[in-house]
Amino acid sequence: MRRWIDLRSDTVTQPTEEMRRAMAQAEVGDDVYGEDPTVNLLQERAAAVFGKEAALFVPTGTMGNQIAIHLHTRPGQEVIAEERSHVVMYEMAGMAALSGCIPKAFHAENGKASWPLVEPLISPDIYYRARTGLIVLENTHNMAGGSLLDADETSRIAGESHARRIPVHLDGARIFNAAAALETTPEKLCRECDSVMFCLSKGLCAPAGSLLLGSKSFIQEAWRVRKLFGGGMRQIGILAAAGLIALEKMPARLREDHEKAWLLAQGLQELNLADLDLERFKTNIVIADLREKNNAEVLSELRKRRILAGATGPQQIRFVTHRDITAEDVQATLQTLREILGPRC
Ligand code: TLP
Repeated sequence: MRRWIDLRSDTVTQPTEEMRRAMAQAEVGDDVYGEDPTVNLLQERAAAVFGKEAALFVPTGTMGNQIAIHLHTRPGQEVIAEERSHVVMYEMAGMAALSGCIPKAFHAENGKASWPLVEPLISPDIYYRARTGLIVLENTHNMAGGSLLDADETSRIAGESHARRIPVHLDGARIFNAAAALETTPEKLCRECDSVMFCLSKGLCAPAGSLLLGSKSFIQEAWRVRKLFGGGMRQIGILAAAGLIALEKMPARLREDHEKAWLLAQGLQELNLADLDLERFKTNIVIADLREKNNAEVLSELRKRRILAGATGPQQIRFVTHRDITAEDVQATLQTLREILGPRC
């Protein structure tokens, strides 16, 4: 029987053999005391790669984003973000529950934020209006199909926001995908941002972990909030050892994931299941639009044939390519969709 083809997310990636070996041999200590040498090394290396003063290892991307929101804002403030962004849709209303803030969301075509979209949402400086506490950007933008935000637009938004004393946090869960696709570095993509979070556990294949980066004083405070949110961990050098390999060796292979996603996008286009601008299609997430078909039915037929994908709307299915997906898997997925959906395709 065919093995499972899991296109639900790049979070499903298995750690590499090298990661498993490094994890087994990792030197560890109690990280709540700041004494885990492997974690400390990962934090230093990440800060250097991103050109930020300091970094903090956090268990999840969600916690990294929520710590940033908690530190940049005060209760009663508004957080500007794109309406389909992770902090708005998938973090359990954390900004309200943990920090007393509400999202003020804009819609960006292709998820691509721009200053003209953000500016009108900034509260006027009137005493009876809630203040804008923070702007959150997402690069790549997950639910908009892995779309990209370039360094110039990021800098423009950050520059204009800073002129109004509003900080900017970047949810860079997949910033290495963005850097690979834009042929630039994560450092350039977040240079003007006050803080950035990126995930080791997605296309970079580590089993868990994310990093939050920013100034020294910001990260000093982030240690306190991580503890407050229950994220103080102990001998996590075991995870950081895999994280170091993820950070240093895995970014170079992300282009392969993008190529596989492009093949998939092209195939879906041929099947009339996507309306993608293939010219601009650059990273590892493809969102298919089934139009009149119900996605639950299609997903269940795919599952019967050992193919997994995720629902992102009543008619939408998200496919995410990653290291454990081959070009043959992509072809098999397209062929299966052809069989399920019949002559229409
Ligand atoms: N994304 C997951 C799901 O939660 C949707 C996925 O499968 O794509 N920011 C962005 C842009 C993300 O895509 C995710 C996870 C996170 C933050 C949160 O990371 P974790 O899962 O580590 O909390």
